[in-house]
Amino acid sequence: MTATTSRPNLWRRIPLWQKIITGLVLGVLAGALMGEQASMFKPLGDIFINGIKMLIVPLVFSTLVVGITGMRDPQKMGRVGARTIGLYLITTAFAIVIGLVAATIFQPGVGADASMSAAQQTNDAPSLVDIVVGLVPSNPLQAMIEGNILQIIVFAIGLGISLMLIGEKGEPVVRVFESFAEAMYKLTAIVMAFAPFGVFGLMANVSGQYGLDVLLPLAKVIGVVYLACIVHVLVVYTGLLSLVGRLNPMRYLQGIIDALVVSFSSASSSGTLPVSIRCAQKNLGVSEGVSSFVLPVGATINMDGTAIYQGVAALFVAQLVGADLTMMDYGMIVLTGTLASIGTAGVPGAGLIMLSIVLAQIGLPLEAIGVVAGIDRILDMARTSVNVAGDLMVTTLVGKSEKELDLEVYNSRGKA
Ligand code: DAS
Repeated sequence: MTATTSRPNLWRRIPLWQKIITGLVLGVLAGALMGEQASMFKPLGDIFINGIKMLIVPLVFSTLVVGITGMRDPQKMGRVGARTIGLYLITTAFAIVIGLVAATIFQPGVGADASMSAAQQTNDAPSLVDIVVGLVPSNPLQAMIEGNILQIIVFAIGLGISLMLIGEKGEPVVRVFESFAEAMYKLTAIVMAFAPFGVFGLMANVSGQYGLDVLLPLAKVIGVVYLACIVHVLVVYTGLLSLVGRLNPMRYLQGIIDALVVSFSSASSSGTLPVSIRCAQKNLGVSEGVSSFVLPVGATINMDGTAIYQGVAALFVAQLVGADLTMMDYGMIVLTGTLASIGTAGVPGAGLIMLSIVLAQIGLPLEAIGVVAGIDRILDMARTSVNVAGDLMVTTLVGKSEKELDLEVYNSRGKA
């Protein structure tokens, strides 16, 4: 009897990213052809997003504990933390300036045909003290139930460092977390196998909702946000990877495709986090220790796409109402836009809510938020993709600087 080699069938031979892109394109076409009826596919997207969200807390917590104990050096933890926060702040500052420059050049609010709706409630920017105090969970289990990522990170770091310090006595717990984390990676791969169908459902539903009648009047502001996002990724991210990391930026762009498509179709950084962790480790070769810390922190506080959006939207409103902004106003937009992006949750539509902080700070009418609310999902898809791309870029740079980037994996053409 001849041995039959079990060749994977055609479906399994196609790289996941190509299947996901196909799902995205077919979803957009289905929505364009079926209009509102395409919402029948929405459950496919909801199942996929719920599957990804199911992973966030157990994956982040277990991989972070394993990552911290694996570092075996508290000083290294401090260095990784400092580099991470520093790079996140630098890229966010670049982002909001790019947003302001793009909106100044292209003037999307001049002559825009837009009616204002009722004012939105203003949000108070959380004070720095509130943010720091809120980092420490009074009840770690409550933090996990609420999905409070920053508090989960703080508890996981504390537990990881404690396990490191008690040495051998901590080994049994570390072993448990290691096998649990491995199981979470496998479950992520299983959920990702459904991604092409989930992305199809998400995009069919969105594409069916937004007809040209909604998009055309605000096409200019959509164009400026997308252009600024693309410029930020292709100039700032690839520039930093090349100049600072001495890395081939094309490999980074190839390695993050899965996370880009999931973040674009879901408009949720937190919802994309398990996919980001998988891309960082399997496509970019970043270690578990670095990726399990830098990515959850980034999904919570690093929102470069949102910062771009705050800059463009603030100038769009100023141009819409004919307000002349002073240099002080521009400065306030940079400051409040950066704080607003740090405070933005990694969920759909969060950036729109935070826009009220920026508009209130420079005395622009909050009613104007109603103008962009109608196309917010289209803008959110772009800004969330940049948020995730920024997290993965910083993770790659920090991994390279800590010699925790497997260059063989990073430079390979293979895809996970
Ligand atoms: N949707 C948010 C995110 O998940 C970004 C935003 O709303 O600005 O990152």
